[in-house]
Amino acid sequence: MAITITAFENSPDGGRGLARDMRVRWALEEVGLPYEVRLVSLKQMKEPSHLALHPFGQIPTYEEGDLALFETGAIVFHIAQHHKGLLPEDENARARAITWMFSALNTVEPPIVEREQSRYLVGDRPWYGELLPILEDRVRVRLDQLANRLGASEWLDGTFSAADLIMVLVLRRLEGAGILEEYPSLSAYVARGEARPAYKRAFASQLAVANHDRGTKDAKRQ
Ligand SMILES: N[C@@H](CCC(=O)N[C@@H](CS)C(=O)NCC(=O)O)C(=O)O
Repeated sequence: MAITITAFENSPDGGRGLARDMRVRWALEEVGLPYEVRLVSLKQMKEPSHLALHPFGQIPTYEEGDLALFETGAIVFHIAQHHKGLLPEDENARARAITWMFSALNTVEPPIVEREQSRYLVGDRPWYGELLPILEDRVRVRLDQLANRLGASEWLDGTFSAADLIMVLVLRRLEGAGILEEYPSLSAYVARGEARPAYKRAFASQLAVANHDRGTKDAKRQ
């Protein structure tokens, strides 16, 4: 059945793979499923036709026949449940991988996003210089704990799974913050994820959208 996902027409990250459609693209590439991408503008995301797919007016969404999903955790889980390669066969190992998916989204991502959004929300306030280190330390608490658990392992729990896919992309949101670099094992973990052929294909496909957009803007300027 044909799969269509939505992604930013103009991604704010300029194609650095930080928009969350990257999670879905990577999962689809890992299991070898072809997909179409419908690009939406920020305005279109808040219009009724998109809100019918995503009640919070965000990307990505996922359509497969008469099934429509939102929330990357649910979408990646759906793909992993129906196709081999993203969740272990063993029941307990599968439950543990799902646990790690939730912890990437519910425990590790929130302080990372909090730090990232603080700049847009209150970056111009006189006290921001005091707030930022506090938020950064909240991120470090989680990274310390994650690095302790990962130890010298390649992946979170045995073989690569959907949990690693999400965790790697959550950690990538720290790009440019200078914090992940304090954790060589986590930096190496992210690099292992980025080295996977499926990651590279997903990254290239989202970058192609940004490059096409840049090309169109350049052409208009000439
Ligand atoms: N929890 C959601 C978050 C989705 C999300 O934050 N999407 C961002 C792009 S990465 C978005 O659409 N931002 C625009 C907006 O919220 O208006 C998920 O994992 O799918």
